[in-house]
Amino acid sequence: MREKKRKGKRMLKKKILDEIKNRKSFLVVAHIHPEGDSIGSQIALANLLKGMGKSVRVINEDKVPRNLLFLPGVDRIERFSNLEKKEVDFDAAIILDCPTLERIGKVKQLLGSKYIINIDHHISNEGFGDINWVDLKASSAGEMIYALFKSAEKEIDNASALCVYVAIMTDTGSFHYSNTTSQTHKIIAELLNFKINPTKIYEYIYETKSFDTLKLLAEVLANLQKSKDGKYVWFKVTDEMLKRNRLTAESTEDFIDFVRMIEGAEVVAYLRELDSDNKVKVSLRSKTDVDVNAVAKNFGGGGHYAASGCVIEKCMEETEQLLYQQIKKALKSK
Ligand SMILES: [Mn+2]
Repeated sequence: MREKKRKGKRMLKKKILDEIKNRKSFLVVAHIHPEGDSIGSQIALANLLKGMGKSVRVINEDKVPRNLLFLPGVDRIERFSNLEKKEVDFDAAIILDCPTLERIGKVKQLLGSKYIINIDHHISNEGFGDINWVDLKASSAGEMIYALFKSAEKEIDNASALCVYVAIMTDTGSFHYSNTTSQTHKIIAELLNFKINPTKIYEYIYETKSFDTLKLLAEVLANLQKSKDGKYVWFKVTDEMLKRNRLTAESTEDFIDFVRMIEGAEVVAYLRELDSDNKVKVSLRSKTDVDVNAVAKNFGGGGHYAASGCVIEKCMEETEQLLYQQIKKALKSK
């Protein structure tokens, strides 16, 4: 059975490489609110495609977060809003790290009826591509791009190695989330033979917080909320809090990792008010066998078993209540 599965994966990778070889030009897209995995795997894939003699455009709706600007090749990522013409010529689009096509945001307008290659590791992936390579065992899209380099028998270069390293590192929470496997570490061991400085990278990505960000974190931590049994812990960030501290939501994205540290907490949620009224972005993390992908699905979202998200079109208070009910239910039924 296992051998069969492995063979299946190999075949799929080969098929994807064939589809790539048969075409000349590519659009590489990843999700809105990009992070280490999406940006890292986009650049590494673009390098692989270049190395195969293909022409590549890399386009996202949102800009690259500040803490990833050190990545070599990051300047080749174009922003949709900066395109002169909202028309791009390409033979196939490769969509990375996206469970649904909606996740690429406005870039979807460029797709038309072009061939779509879907490469992802989310359990909630809808198989929207003409060819779908969805590997739930992969820690990250970066890990899959690394496998693609191997299948293509292309030597990985220093820049791509660094990008894959960052993709895997950020999606595994620096190698401690439950998606970290022996395969992850094997790949990392190989990558460390390249010009990679883990100390520096960690510093770039995690240790560049502003004074104002830390002040806001202090405020968030001072106002944490929990269920009676302490198994569910959540926190909120409102527009007013961001404005008062002269911050954007980007700088709050890893606040949830601090809250995850709480002993006895099984599910952790981050509720962020979106600019428009009556809309809340919810990020969920599970530390036990509570399936937060299922919780997010109730609200039209999704992601992974232990990390997911959704947008709830209600005011903050109502969102809090709805979420509380669903999480209570999930905690009870596990
Ligand atoms: Mn990912």
